[in-house]
Amino acid sequence: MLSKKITAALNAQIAQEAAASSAYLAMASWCDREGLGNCAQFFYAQSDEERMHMLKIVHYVNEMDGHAIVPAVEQPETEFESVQKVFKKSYKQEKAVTASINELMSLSQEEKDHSTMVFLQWYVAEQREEEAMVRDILDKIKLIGDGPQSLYYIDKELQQINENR
Ligand code: OFO
Repeated sequence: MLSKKITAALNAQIAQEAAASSAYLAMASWCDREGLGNCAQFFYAQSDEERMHMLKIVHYVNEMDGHAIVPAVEQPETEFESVQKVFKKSYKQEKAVTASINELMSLSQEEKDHSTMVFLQWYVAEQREEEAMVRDILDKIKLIGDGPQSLYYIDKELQQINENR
């Protein structure tokens, strides 16, 4: 059984993962329109991953005799200044999710909810990986710079990242 506090916090995390999925879908769609096919593919995949993160919590809450609440999702940002800004936003989003997972972990510790602590360990590792991956992309984008062919090279870089995922 989950406590009321933990159930509410997990439901809030469900909403955050749903919002992240929607935000990534909007980034994918923007990249698609801009002709950045590999960047689009990257964000479509990120969007699917966030939905998977959300579903994992839905199943966990219900398995623990709670009630997972399907959240309303706000319209995400759909226009961006540049692909560089899109990746910066993505990094910011990942950091916010990490902070929220850490909060949830602290709460489960306070509540002595060992089951939720074990469940959340997967998310702690996942966030570390996701942050590292986006940070790596941002480093490469920085190296590429913003010369005339930079968009071509950024998208090419993403092709390689997509292939190695
Ligand atoms: Fe759900 O992990 Fe990224 O945000």
